[in-house]
Amino acid sequence: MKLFWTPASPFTRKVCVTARELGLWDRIEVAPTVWPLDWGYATVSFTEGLAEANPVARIPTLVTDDDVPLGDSTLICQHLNSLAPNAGVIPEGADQWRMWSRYAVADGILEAQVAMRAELLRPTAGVSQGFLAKQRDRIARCFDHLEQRADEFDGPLDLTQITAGMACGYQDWRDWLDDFRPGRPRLARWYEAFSQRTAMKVTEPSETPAH
Ligand SMILES: N[C@@H](CCC(=O)N[C@@H](CS)C(=O)NCC(=O)O)C(=O)O
Repeated sequence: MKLFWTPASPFTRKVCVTARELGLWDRIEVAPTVWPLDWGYATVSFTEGLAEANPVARIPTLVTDDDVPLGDSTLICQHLNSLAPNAGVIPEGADQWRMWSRYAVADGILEAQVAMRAELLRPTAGVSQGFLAKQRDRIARCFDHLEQRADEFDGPLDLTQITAGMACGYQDWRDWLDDFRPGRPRLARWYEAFSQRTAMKVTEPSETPAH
């Protein structure tokens, strides 16, 4: 499998953590993003082969062993889960819907964080404070929701926990994002433990394409 990758993307980190937790990381060849000298306000350049594999040209994109391009982290994680030799990270049957319900909230945080990042890459005069405020409100509501459902994080590792871990980690990494901990003690405690996992430690975000 080939993964179009960048170390700054929380969606890509979700895939990397999932692959490591499922014991599949060794089967993945990484294609790092090549950064152009002048990349304006785009967050990702067209690394060779990316747009050809996935016309949406976003990171992460995974090309499977059967040469099927999957251009979305949720799909990629579903594919990886289907290859897992042991227990996966997506429950089966009716149980999965409660997990997907939390997942959509955690993933919504990632969407808002990345939207803010793109906005902040605009020339300063073009940055919309209203847009940033809307994303901040969304992020706060979603973290509040995860706090209310923190007891649902107690079960076996699942894709929602991984995605919530990405949201907390990205929130900590970017200095223009608020600390998610105040008023959310259960989520803070959960993340304190979750962030100690090896898969989390070896995938900490960075701007430099080292892996
Ligand atoms: N829903 C997609 C979102 C992927 C996404 O937004 N990727 C960002 C990087 S974090 C990207 O490629 N942005 C470049 C662009 O939109 O041109 C997923 O889950 O993979």
